[in-house]
Amino acid sequence: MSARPTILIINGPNLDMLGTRQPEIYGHETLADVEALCRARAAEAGVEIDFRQSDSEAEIIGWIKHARGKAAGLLINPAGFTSTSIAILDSLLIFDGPIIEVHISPLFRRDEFRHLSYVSKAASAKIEGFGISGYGHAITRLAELALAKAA
Ligand code: DHK
Repeated sequence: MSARPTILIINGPNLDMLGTRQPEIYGHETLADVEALCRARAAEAGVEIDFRQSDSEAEIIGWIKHARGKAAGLLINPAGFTSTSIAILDSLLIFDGPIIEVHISPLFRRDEFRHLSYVSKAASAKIEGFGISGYGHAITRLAELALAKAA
C-alpha cells in the first residue's frame, strides 16, 4: 500500500467525448490525455490519483461519499451537473478535505445558464478557461494542501 496521499479526480457527463466533442470549445485532447497529464503532475507533486468519469449523477454521489476519510483531496469537473445538481453539492459538503472545481472552458463568457455553479458552494477554489492544463494546476494545489496536512 502506498503512503502517498490520494487525490480523487471526478469527471462528469460527456467528458469521455473530449477530443471529439466541440473541439473549438474543449480542445482536441482526449480524456486519456487529461488522465496522462494528471498522472504526470501527481508523480511530480508526490501524490497518487484515482481518476474517474461517469455520466451518472448517482454514481458520482456514491464516489464522493465513499471518499470521506480516504481521499486527501478532490478535483471535480462536474460538467453538465454543475448548474443542476444540489445532490452533488450535498455530497461534496460531506467530504472532509479540500475540493477544487475545474472547467476546461471559460464559463463566465458562455451561456448564462452555465454561470450558476452549485458545486462552487463546496469548493475551496475554482479553475476555468485554462483548457486541460487547469487539471494540472488543481493537482499542484491539492497536493500542496495534502502534503502540508500530512507533515
Ligand atoms: C464541461 C461541460 O460538459 C459543460 O457542461 C460545462 C465544462 C463546461 C468544461 O468546460 O469543462 O458547462
